Amino acid sequence: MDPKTSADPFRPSRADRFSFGLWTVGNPGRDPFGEATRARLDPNHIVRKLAECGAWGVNLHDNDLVPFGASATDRDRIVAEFKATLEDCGMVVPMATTNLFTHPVFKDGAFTSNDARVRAFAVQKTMAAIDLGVELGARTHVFWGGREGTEADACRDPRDGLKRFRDALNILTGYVRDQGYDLRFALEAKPNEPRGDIYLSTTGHMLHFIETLDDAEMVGVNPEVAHETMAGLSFVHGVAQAMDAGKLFHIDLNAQRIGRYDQDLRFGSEDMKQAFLLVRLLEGVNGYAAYDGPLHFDAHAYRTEDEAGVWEFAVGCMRTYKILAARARAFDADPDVREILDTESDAEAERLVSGGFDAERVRELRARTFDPDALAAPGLRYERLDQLMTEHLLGVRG
Ligand code: DIG
Ligand code: MN
Ligand code: MN
Repeated sequence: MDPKTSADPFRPSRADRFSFGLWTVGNPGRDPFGEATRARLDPNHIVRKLAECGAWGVNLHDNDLVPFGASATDRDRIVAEFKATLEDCGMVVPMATTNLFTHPVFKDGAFTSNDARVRAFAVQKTMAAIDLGVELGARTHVFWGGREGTEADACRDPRDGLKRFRDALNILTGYVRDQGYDLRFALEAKPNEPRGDIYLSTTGHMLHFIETLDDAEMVGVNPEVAHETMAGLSFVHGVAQAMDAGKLFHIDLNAQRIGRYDQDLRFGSEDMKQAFLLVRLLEGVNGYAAYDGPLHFDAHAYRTEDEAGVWEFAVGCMRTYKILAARARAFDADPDVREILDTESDAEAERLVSGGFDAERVRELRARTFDPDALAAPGLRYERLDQLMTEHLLGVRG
């Protein structure tokens, strides 16, 4: 169906909270083996085109908008024009972040560099990027430590890397509090690339690390589909754990095939089943609340595409999310699915293993007899359940 007609139920709109980084749709198609295949897009043009596509927000690294080393005058002029375009298009800036990975100065890390002068410069640059993000209305600042890692692991003790990362974040959360900013931090994990190994390699590592910070309350995670998949992990389980911890402050949606470099593909374009289960989780399922933050696509169009292909890519990300959300609702409303999922649990056993330690319950539990063979006997009908899900995904049910 033509996504431009208002009758199209999957036409993206502001209400969907879809956002894209300037660097995503602005990706010029350069890769390690080839030059750019697309012209650079002006940030204001990107805002106008994303608004046309039905996006709600646009995110940025500091240098996606303000060139590295720009004068204060140029910085203010560029920001003023960008703010006017945002206002004109009704677009918001939900998230900002800092480019601590492109300039050669960060070649051995930013916050974790062995050179304290580089670490100091990285913290200073991040403060300026936080100021910029807040000025544009951002409520989240993402930290992706793309260069925080090693190839020659003897270069520093990994505990020094963690300590330096912690020191930088403790300074920066203090800075945000001192400035009175209404801002939260979201830490984004990745196992490798561009570094041979990146510290704090998965969302799980980040969730623990956050608890070692001075101001843990201000800090959450920004899991990315491609990054957890590169590590061979279930992205859905990682996101669920972040939600369980109340730490899913932001999310980077894209697609990835396991065992490959970071592909940052159009959302849903690879593992459709996992994309379905992720959208079902984010939209609220099984009595758990929905995720109410930005739905950010950290992805880019194939290098083969021209600018028209870039906007097809952007609309495709958003449409697939909306289609999967509709499929998930149909799946969970399907009586045949309910018949399997709503199997009654043994209330007495539930009582014995819920609510933590209780001496009386422990005595009852120890006294209870079980018949493991009888418990093992029934089939669980998961084949039927998964086939039902497959048929909803293939559009032959609901
Ligand atoms: C890469 O996945 C990282 C950078 O693009 C950016 O710092 C962050 C924000 O989404 N994702
Ligand atoms: Mn990525
Ligand atoms: Mn990302």
